[in-house]
Amino acid sequence: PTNEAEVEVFSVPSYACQRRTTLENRNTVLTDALSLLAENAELSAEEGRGVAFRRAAAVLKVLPEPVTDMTQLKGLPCLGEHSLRVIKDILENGASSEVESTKQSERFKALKVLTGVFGVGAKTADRWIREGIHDLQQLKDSRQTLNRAQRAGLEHYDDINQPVSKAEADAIGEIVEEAVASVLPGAQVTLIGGFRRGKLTGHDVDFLITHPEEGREVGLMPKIVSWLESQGFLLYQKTIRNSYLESDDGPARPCSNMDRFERCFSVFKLAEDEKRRAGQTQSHHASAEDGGLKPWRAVRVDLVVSPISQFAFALLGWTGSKLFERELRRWAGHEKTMSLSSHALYDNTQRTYLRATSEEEIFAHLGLDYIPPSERNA
Ligand code: TTP
Ligand code: MN
Ligand code: MN
Ligand code: MN
Repeated sequence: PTNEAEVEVFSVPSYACQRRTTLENRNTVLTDALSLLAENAELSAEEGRGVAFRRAAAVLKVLPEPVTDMTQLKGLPCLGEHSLRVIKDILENGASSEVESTKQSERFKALKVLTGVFGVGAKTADRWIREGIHDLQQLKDSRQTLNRAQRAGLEHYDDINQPVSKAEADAIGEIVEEAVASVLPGAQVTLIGGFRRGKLTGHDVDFLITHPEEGREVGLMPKIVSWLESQGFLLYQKTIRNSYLESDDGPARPCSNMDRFERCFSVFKLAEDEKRRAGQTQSHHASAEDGGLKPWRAVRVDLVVSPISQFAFALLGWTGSKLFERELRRWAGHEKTMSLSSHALYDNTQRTYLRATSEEEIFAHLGLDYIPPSERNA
């Protein structure tokens, strides 16, 4: 609310977990630009710069109006010199020269294509680029040894890099429900990740599985995976067992930030008729292969199993967004002297674990207003 003589000045709290970030974004031109620079930094092992760009983009996501003038940004948190320069460039020239040259750069394009292969991270992509591999054909022609994940990633590259729709996520959800009900009646399946935040598409589908009776969830993941495999639903899976138990390389270390749940990274084979069974219309992208129509697509799916005693922490920790999670932990540590993980919340002053059976309780322990999943899209 302003008069003609002055521009609107916005006020925004500094931690993303203090803000309500819906999917409605009035500044997509600016946030896309900053997100691209964040991605480039992350792919270049410059995590600090990546976080700085992500934080700046997240501030712009909550502004109620499109930014038209630099003076509107006065007093806003998390906008560093570099981000402000990018924003100014776009407001004045319609584009940022740094963003445009990054987009065009051979290195960025190669990093994007190579890390688009499931199982390939920034480090591997960087090594390949230094060996002269810049695209998938060069990767196939090289005699690089690929691990099982990377072979699956290459084989299903197009499918995996095509966004997953909510309809497809729901169809996968029905299959996971059936698997879980078959191997442990009473166990519960919850959609997490981006789809829980109300996103209409995702790069994968994430599920959290638990049982209301503590302990009943032990050993559950291998049973779910066996069932899915026996039904022909899995193109690839790698299960990581929970690491409270002793592992081959000795006792589990108290590694605070790492997740220690049993998880499964997988690639599902989703048939078109599974989607129809889930109440959906025909897919728009059945692709031609071997002269015929391929009646299925590959979809990345993540499964996590948590004991009921940690369920609220797991739910909060796996709903995202990634920046929202990072900001929650930063808030806990810096403002409350607490340590938050997807397993527990520890009060370092009282030297005690703070119990919670709902996300609402965790926000309350942290002295934060409750932010529902649909408003965690930072
Ligand atoms: P993602 O599935 O990577 O991201 P997303 O669901 O928010 O977005 P997209 O639509 O692109 O799939 O991760 C989901 C959440 O899980 C995210 O908040 C971070 C959390 N997570 C962990 O806690 N540990 C992990 O090892 C991974 C991979 C994710
Ligand atoms: Mn990758
Ligand atoms: Mn996801
Ligand atoms: Mn995921």
